[in-house]
Amino acid sequence: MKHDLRPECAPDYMEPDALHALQLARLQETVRRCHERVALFRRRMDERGLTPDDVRSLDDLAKLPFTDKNDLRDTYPYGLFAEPMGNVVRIHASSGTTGKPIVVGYTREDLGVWSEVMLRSFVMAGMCGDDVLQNAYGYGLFTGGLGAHGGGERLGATVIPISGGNTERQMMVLKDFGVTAICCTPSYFVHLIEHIKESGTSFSELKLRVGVFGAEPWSDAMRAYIQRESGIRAHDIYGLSEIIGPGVGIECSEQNGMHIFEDHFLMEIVDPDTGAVLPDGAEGELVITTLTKKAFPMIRYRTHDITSIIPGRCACGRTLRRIRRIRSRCDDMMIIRGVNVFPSQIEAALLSVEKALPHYQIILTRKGGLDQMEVSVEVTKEMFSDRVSELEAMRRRLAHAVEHTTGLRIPVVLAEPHTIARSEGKAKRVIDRRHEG
Ligand code: ADP
Ligand code: K
Ligand code: ZN
Repeated sequence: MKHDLRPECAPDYMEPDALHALQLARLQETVRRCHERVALFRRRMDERGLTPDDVRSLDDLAKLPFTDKNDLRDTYPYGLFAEPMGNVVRIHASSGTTGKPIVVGYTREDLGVWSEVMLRSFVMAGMCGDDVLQNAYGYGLFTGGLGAHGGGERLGATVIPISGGNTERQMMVLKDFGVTAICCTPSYFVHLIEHIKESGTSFSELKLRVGVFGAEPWSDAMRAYIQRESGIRAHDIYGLSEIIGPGVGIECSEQNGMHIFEDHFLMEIVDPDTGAVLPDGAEGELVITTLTKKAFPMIRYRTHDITSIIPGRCACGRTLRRIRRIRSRCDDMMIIRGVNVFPSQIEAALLSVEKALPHYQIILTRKGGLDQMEVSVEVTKEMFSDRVSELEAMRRRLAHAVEHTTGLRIPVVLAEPHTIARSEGKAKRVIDRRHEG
């Protein structure tokens, strides 16, 4: 891939010393602003006997208090904003699984940072100003749509703001508008693949060559499926509303971990139970501090996302450190007979079996106070027209694959194609029936 010379991308190649100096200056400034303007942060600093002057090195970050989702809920809607509303030009909100959403705000400058990191993301995925980008992330309060939109326009790509849903129209646009790049959730793209194939269109008739997929966990096995079925290159992109939205990090052409835009986002990996900072390579909870955000700065935000920092430099030449694929949110972890199980592990296991489709659901129930799990997975139409004994053999292969990865015997049932609900945004993989009946 050719080296992109856009000035916005220069920080991707900063030498560590220069980067650390920049990070420290920006961290000190952010801490000072938060201390001055965010009551909750000031109180927590006071409780610890800390002042902004105590941040003298990047290591001092570990002394600062964490921020978590509950803090955002407790200060709903604007309690953590660090700018007067007159300077806030945009609001977004994330769904929030229970009750009120989480509200975040942006100044004009913040929107500039956001479009910059999204531009850098698209460049890392191998896109350029000649691309025609079908933006199938939802527009609205969700950060996906407008986040990708701003970066695409700044890149100079031709952005098609189609938003999520309406699969028929998505297919028409994909074919007729000469689309070369798409962004949406990986599960929605899998759904599109299915429709395109069923409509009798072959991917070789399309100009599509790259996809930028994120907003939900997915596995390498899912990537392999997407790339095999569609012939495009699929890049994993990461972000969350509390930090900025999409564009916190993305995979480069190496597709080996996501580079984090460390000039804007300082990352740490901590032990989710104790909060202790872990070394590079160790798996734990990702904690992010924003370095340049004005309206909604975050100090040591607990993302609940589980990953690890990949030690060493990337072959692409960028110096930004990388994280591994997000394994899951800690909240998604299920404990079955004392064993931790993540939905992404189940996904990888199922997709390792030929003729299994990437449409599955995990059903949780409770029996005698113990959590039980069942997995339902679609298999190809041909599979269903096979003899009963073949189907049973398939079911056993899948159950065996799941047992192999999780160490648990988990019942697997086969579902006919199209019987598991498709989503237009984030897929709902886990159906929790533990509190029913
Ligand atoms: P909500 O909390 O309503 O889902 P967000 O869109 O802010 O709203 O969701 C951000 C979360 O989505 C992240 O914290 C993470 O759990 C998940 N996520 C985003 N991108 C990825 C990705 N590439 N891989 C795995 N999970 C992701
Ligand atoms: K305003
Ligand atoms: Zn790289």
